[in-house]
Amino acid sequence: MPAVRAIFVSDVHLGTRACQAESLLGFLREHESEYLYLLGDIIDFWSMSRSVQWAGAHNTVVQKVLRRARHGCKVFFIPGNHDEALREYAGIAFGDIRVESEWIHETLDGRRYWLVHGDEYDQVTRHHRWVAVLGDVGYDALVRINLVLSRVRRALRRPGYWSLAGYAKQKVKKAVSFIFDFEDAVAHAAQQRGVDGVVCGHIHWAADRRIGKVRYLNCGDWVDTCSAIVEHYDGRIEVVHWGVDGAALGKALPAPAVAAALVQPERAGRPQEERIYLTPDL
Ligand SMILES: [Mn+2]
Repeated sequence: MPAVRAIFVSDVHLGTRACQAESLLGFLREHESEYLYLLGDIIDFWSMSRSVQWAGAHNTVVQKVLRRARHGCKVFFIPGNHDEALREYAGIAFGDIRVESEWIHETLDGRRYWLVHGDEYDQVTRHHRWVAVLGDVGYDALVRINLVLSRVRRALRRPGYWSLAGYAKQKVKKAVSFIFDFEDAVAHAAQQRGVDGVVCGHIHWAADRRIGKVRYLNCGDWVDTCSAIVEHYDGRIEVVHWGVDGAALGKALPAPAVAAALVQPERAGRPQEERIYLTPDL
């Protein structure tokens, strides 16, 4: 029996320099599965139209996925906005890999999860597609904001850092509201579909929380945080924070590191509150 029943991976962004393909390979090695769901932005055609950064490890990822499919793993590819060219092939199987625009995964204990990339619930890319053209600069800023947010989140678990976290929350209030708006929109759509939960990607922000009547799960990404979702054979579904070096994250950073992460973007004179709305390159 494989290590886990299902794995859910999104936002790998193969073909970009930021892609953490080596980490993903480490994660895949440790997580043989019956089902492999690729939830969009796996291959970044969008970025590759500007410049191709295809490393050897990116080939290895493709080879490993194909091999798993050949060996009986049920592999589904649900395209995102960066690989949206594949959306027109929804319903078609390429060898052992099935392309679908969305899907329902039934867990071993009979719960139904709606699988979707999620970009259609991102109000920024949906209503202001033109801002997406701003591209790379914005993306770098977003990665930095992500880093700050994840450190804040870790800091929140430590009572001693409350005031610092409060400060950080002010700084990134708009980033947070962008994330919350997305999560609420996806959860609302899931609830309308009458499913028990939803697994999505797109915003590069791993999550596992209850919103209304549904469980909202986000895979995160393999650009910055290196996280995925797994379904175990006992019915448990959880977010795995693999990390860049394969070590488990979740350890709180020492206070100076948190402070440095928070102060640095400001020192560089970058108004991050505005950047988040100009950075829909998700
Ligand atoms: Mn996306």
